[in-house]
Amino acid sequence: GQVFRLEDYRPSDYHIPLTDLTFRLSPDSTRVISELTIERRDGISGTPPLVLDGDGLVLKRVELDGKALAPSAYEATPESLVIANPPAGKRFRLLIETEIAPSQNQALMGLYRSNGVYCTQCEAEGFRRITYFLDRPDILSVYTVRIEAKRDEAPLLLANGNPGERGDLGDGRHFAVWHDPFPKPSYLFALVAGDLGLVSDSFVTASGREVALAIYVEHGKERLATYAMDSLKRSMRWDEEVFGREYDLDVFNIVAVSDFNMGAMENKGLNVFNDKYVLADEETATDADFANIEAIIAHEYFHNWTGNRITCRDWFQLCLKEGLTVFRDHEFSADQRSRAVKRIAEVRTLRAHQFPEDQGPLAHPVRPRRYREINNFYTATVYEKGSEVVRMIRTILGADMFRKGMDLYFERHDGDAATIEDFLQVFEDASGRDLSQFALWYHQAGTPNVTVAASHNAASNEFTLEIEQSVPPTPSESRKRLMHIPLAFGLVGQDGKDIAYAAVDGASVEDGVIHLRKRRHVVTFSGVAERPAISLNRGFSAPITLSIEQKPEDLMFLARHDGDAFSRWQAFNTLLTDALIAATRNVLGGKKPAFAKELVELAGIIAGDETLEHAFRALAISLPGEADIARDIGANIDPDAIHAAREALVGAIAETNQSHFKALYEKLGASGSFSPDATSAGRRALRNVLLDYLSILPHGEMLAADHFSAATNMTDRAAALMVLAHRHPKSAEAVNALAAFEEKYRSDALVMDKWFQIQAAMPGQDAVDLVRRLTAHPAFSMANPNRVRSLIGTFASANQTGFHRADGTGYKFFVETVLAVEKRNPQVAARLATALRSWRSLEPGRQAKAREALLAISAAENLSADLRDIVERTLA
Ligand code: DPP
Ligand code: ZN
Repeated sequence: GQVFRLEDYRPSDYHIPLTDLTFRLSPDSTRVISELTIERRDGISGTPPLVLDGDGLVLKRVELDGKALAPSAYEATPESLVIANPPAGKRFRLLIETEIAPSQNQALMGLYRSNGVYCTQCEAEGFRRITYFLDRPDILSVYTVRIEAKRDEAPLLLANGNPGERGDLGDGRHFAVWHDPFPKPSYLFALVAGDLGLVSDSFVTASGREVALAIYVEHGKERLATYAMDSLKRSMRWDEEVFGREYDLDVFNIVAVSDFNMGAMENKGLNVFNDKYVLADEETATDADFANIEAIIAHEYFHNWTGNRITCRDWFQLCLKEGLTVFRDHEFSADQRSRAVKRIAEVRTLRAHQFPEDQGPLAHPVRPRRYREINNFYTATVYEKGSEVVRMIRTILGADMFRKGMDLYFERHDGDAATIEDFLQVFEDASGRDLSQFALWYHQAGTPNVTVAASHNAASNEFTLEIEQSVPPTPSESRKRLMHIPLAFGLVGQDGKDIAYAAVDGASVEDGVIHLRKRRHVVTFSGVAERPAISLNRGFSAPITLSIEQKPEDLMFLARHDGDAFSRWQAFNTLLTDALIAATRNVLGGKKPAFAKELVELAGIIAGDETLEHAFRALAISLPGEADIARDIGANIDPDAIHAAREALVGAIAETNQSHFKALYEKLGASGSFSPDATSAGRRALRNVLLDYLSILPHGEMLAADHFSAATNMTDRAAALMVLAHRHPKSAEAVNALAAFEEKYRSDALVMDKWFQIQAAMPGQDAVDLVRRLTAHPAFSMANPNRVRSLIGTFASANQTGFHRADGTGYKFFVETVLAVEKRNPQVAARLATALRSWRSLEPGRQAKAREALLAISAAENLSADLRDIVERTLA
């Protein structure tokens, strides 16, 4: 396939200042009449050909300035419409009529139908599946959209912007007109038409404008959108208060649909959501679902300024809107919930998804320089690492200067299609700092490694850190440059408080941050009388891997006393990880894993520490997952050994702390009425982690079965079901609970996704047959992305022992399934296929089988560009 390169960017010869669209909707043949006002760009000499993008289009009519165009004057294929000699005048009008079939659209890009509702998804390049256009984000146009449809089929007609005229067309048809005054790129176009239920509300902006808010959902599900609406209003207020950003249209509409490739989409004034991120109540959604809804509603709303008012010049700049908007939604959630807990959860996610990407064959810079298929770059690197990079800018500049830079960004670039260089420039201009070395975080792939050795000289009262950075090679970047790494730190004294030092030599240290810029720094703190414990990379100030020679006693001490909550969590997590890696080695060597008494007891102490939030305690005593352990081991992975080692540590902690955990579990038990707030969720989280431990003890399945039947909300019910299915899969309790759950929720697709997920993640040999059987379950559908991700995606990316079964049957099933999904939906198939990205770190037997699987996919006929791109990069 074609490779697109950043350095090849050039502006288009033509602009499209105005776009007037008419849709005559019908499931099998929708007519799209597009009337474009086109302008030659200033400074272009002559009349270069006009080349419009298409994708699978059928042209019905084309007119130039009101006259039919002679067939010799244009060339139309499904992929493009070329007008060789556009008029000599600066401005002209082009009318294009195309025919499309929404009911046949299974790729869910462009205009399609979900449960009978017409809806669109245009990011990144879906608009060209609707009409011929300059389908690139630097073409900003003012859209007026007229929708015509059967009134009974689609009483609701929505598009971007503000509502205009509407009326009857006779013959059972009606129309509505929408006008969006803000110029926007085509990827933000949206249309929805159907019969949906409405939840309405309103919001008064800081300057006193009233905005009508609406969330549209399937009839009968209105009640389930209450939390989403509440989240929306809180997001709108927060963006005013924290970033000074007000909403700008008269209406803000959200539509929930059940067939959606991504999480949600920030179309101007008309966000379209995967219904999984809108619908929730205590009966059907877990606390994690509530938190996701809050975050994603906020994320899409925040895009109104970071993405829509200021968009991307080209798709290489995707992180300009995504990294920044993720940072904004992280900050929002931190303010709404617990900042410390939120940060720990973010880092866990980053390590689970972005680190393996950055450390494997799919590694790419936050701002990539080349791509073959842009759909494959909606990645953890662009989103999550992109957010970390923005966070580091704030760390380096300080909160006030960061806000000044953001203000300048909005002031200078409102209405622009901007670049990462523009973004960095505002912070340099606002602060007078030089960010040129820092900019490597955008340009260079790979997770930097920082190694640290600490020593204390009691005679001279000096504490010295020898710090070295290195960035490992990544595909097509063998040589790396040195990064600017901001390391927040503290020197923790024996009383648990940070100790002061008189002076520093060897690196710039400002406000508790060491700025690494060279390969090696020897940083000496003078006036340090006692040997401190070093707390480094506090708050995870830089997305790096850190190795410090640190005594277990120091880590134990930090786990109890570090003033930085993240580092406190990290210290214990490091101890657990080290213990699990050693235990895995023992299992592989045929020995019984053994664990330090102090470590096992510390889990009990943290669990019961009433000075800590419940949610923090829950996170602290949750062991690293099997994939986390595999990532940290790095090579020659045997998932069965990791599983055995991890279960052994669960058992050791449970046995040692048995009575304490049981008492705590019971104490936490009495729950009043449900509230989704962070404090209540934290209490449930701790209780459910305790259940996980207690369930490994004798009669654990009975405790879990009681937990399951006593549950009054989905968080507790799903937690118990998971414990039963994963730890006691053969027990009658597990079989009964799975059956009861299925019976109760068989007609609720989103809840059945949890049932699929839990079974898909069931450890061990039997999972592959179970998952295969479940593909025939009436609630499963290969056409629905949420179902596919729940069953197949969970199996492939969250079931280490099942998927990586030594005989390769997990991979064989995976190949068949990925290819079956691909026939309909290449984008979802390509995403699934990334589950094999770490295949080279497996032990040789599995590695060979994984490679065969990748080769089998790549040998399939008519492979989509999406899947070919992933498989070829993974194998390279
Ligand atoms: N732009 C969308 C988002 O909000 C793509 N899913 O991330
Ligand atoms: Zn986004």
